[in-house]
Amino acid sequence: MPLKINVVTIFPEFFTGPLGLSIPFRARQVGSVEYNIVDLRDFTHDRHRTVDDAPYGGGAGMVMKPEPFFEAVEAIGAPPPIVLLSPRGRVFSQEIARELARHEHLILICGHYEGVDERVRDHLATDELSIGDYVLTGGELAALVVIDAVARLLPGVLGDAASSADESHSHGLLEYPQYTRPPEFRGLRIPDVLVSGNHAAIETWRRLQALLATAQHRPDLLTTDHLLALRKELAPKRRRKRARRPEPLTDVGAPATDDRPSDG
Ligand code: JCQ
Repeated sequence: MPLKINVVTIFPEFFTGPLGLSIPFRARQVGSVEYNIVDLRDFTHDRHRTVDDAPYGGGAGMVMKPEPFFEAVEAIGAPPPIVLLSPRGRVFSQEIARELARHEHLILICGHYEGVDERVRDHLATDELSIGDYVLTGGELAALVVIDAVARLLPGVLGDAASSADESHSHGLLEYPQYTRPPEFRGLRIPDVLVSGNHAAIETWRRLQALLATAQHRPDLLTTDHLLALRKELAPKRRRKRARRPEPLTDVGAPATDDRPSDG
């Protein structure tokens, strides 16, 4: 069963380019996902297809009206999660992408202007997600980021090689450095180990490089498990110490007087 991704937006054309290319397009081609882009203005009832209005209490800017959002989501008729993209949401992550990819339906709501009527957030959306701490013109780019991250996780979308590379070995670390031909470019040579043919040595080098790159660029991503692995990787192989019988206790007499050499 394909994941059905519904998007509510005032700019349906925003999605045609990105969803018609690359992985999001391939996901649709292989039947892993369906996209339903819904024009919010189709759920207005006035001649001008009005989606915004002045804020109660006054002030600059406009606020998006609640009724078109409620009617659009009710017309879609899909169960939660109903996700509002906004700077106020939980920060989107790979873990959240994996969670969203497990559903059969998604509804993504894109806001604009100064924001949406609070009742959309409180009584229509079941989730609120941010893609980072900056302000976008509208939720469309954020929705596309979420769609891209989710679509590539769906079964059958990436090749076997790419999907297992994604999960198993990298495990929350940054990627190790990669190279392709030529082996020397403008005097820049690739690391010797990669042409050594020693696959165990290559694996060890890659694990170490991934740990080092993460420690250097994103130390916040390192867990104690990663650091234990790093220590093992860096420490010279030590022999396990054989358990030794304790020294017999001799002379447990009076405490020694201070006969250490003084430094004065
Ligand atoms: C998403 N990081 C930033 C802008 C108001 C729903 O209300 C609003 C939505 C937006 C669009 O989303 C973002 C965003 N993640 O700006 C203002």
